[in-house]
Amino acid sequence: MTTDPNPSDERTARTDEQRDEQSTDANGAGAAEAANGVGAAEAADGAGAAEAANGAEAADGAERSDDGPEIVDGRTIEHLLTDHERDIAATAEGTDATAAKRPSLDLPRLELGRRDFMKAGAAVGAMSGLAGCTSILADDEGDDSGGAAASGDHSVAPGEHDEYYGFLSGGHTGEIRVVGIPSMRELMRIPVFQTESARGFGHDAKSSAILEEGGGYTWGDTHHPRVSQTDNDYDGRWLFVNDKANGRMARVDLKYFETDAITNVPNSQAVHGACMQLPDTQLVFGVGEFRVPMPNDGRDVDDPDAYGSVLTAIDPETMDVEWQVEVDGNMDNGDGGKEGRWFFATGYNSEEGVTEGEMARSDRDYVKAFDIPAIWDAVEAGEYEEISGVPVVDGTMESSLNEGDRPIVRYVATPKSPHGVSVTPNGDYAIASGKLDPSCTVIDVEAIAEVDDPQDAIVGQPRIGMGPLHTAYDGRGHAYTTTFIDSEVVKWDYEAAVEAEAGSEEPVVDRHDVHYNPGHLIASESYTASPQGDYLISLNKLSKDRFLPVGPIHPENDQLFHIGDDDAGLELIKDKPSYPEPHDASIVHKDKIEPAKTWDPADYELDYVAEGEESIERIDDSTVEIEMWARRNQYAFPDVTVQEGDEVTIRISNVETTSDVIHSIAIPEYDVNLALAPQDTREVTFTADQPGVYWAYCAYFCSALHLEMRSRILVEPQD
Ligand code: RUQ
Ligand code: CUA
Repeated sequence: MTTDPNPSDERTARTDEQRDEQSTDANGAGAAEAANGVGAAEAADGAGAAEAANGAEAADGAERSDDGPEIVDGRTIEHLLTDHERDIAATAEGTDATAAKRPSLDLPRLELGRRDFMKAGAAVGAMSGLAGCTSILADDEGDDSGGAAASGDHSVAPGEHDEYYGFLSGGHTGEIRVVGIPSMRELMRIPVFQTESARGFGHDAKSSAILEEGGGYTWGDTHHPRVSQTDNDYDGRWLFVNDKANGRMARVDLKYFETDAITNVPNSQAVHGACMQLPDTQLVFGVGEFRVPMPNDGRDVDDPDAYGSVLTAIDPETMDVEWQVEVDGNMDNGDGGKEGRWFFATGYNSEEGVTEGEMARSDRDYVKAFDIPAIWDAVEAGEYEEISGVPVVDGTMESSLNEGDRPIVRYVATPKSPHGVSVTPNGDYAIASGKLDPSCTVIDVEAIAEVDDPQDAIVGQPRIGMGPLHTAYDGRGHAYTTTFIDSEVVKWDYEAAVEAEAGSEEPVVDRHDVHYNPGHLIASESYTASPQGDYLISLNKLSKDRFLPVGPIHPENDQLFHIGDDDAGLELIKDKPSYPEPHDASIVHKDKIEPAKTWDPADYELDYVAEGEESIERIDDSTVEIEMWARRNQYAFPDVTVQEGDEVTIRISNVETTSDVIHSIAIPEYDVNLALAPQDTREVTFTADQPGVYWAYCAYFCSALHLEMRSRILVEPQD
């Protein structure tokens, strides 16, 4: 694309400085007032959080009893899931069912009416409260219940900056949210797979083309945001995130916090896990979840045996698909080893069933270890089939490429439907969480290449709790695993797990309730070789009664823990209600991200329109091109006249050089809305098919004369 440094940049800058001087007073007053407002809001918030923490801890304490594991041991996973489903169902009717969770296992189930169930729950809750509480409850009271921890060391005063950026996925909103940590203040949202009006994403030509080339869907389902790394540490360049809904991978440019590419992945219906080859982000991987015919063009519709699921390797620079590997069974999550050779993906449905019952029948599923250099060798040797224009390598168990001493995929059998997998910071182990099994499986990464039977690479299998989903690290040898059914974050020592017997709970050093039913959790810089080890967020799917009720759709609950003090243990600091629904997050130290303050001329894709360069040009009978600028408090033209039926293209630059002076151009009834950061240039084309007067206006409140910042679009009727 062309680069056009603004020839009159200096002049524009001078004008701007003068203008800034004039408006300092008004702006200053506004800022002070705004800061005050924020302060007040935060104080109120702190109190609210403290109160919420109090209430919930008290309610939660009732569920704790020492007999949990014994009861759990005597029951099948199906019973536990049934109980768990009932917990959730009871919540919908207004009961705090979690309070009755474990003890309720002794009660007759399912045939209970709602009233009976509520009574039973309350009674059991009261009993276990009397029977004495575990030290966990005592800890909670000490650390979490007061406002002290909530507003103490980990607070961020108004006007101060957070230590970390948290990048949270937004699930089926299709976006990424940027949150400051530890304040948990939401700083920005980055539209990825959806149009979004505040940032004009999907409204200007460039972002519309990204969405269009990415398949033209109106939404996506973001799960796994991963920030690019160099030498196993964040380099702040890009963030990659999957779209589970439409099988895509997107890239966000972290200079502008803006989505700059979407790849529509062929042969893969649900791109779920997303992560990369380390140490230097050589490849981005999309882990295919749903099995479909390949290509999915109407063949083999009713022949599930012919369906397949693939791992997709994408070049991070070009965002082109390099190759895919077909495997047996469904895949789920993934993570890359630290040294570039191995990539790990969990999976369920090794049964290759198509109903829930069929998918969960087997007691074993697999962690697949992909040997990336060996796959490249196969691709280069032409040992693939081209499907939908992509080389697809056969990595199924029966494949000839999996015979011999350098198989491309090693299948490590682990208990029942492992879900999350993540590699320890030192690169020694890949740890998979059991989901339908109470254990985590510790796989020795180096051993994978050496053992004859992949099973022999399993070196630990500690018992964590019910429903382990995801594991994060603090860099001090601890793993933190969420347990969805038990609603806990469990801290354990992974070297101790290697020493201990399989099934032992001994490696567990701490556990803490979360509220409620956590999916992912993430610790600061957990995905790098050197996690910071201070903060951890548990992304809880249910908030139940933690917040003011807002109708039948509840917010979810992102809970922040301080994990920096191993003696004090896990310390709950904050609840943050969260719009559905963050799945995963990456936490990056602020020094590793360098966002632009204004647009950089070196990055222009469109010719910048400086003051004095504005023009209205009629190209032919029905085409008009307008080049204009915006600044406080006007557009280049106070009015623009076109004819009914004209195709009108507007290219517009925000000529401000002052950061945070954002303008936009919105045209009522024409569905036009471009956001313009300082020095940015955007373009839009529309057909002027409705005669009349249309006041183009600026939608960003940019200055005292913001309301006056308008331009009349006159569409003259055809005679
Ligand atoms: S997944 S809650 Cu989409 Cu990462 Cu596990
Ligand atoms: Cu420019 Cu409001």
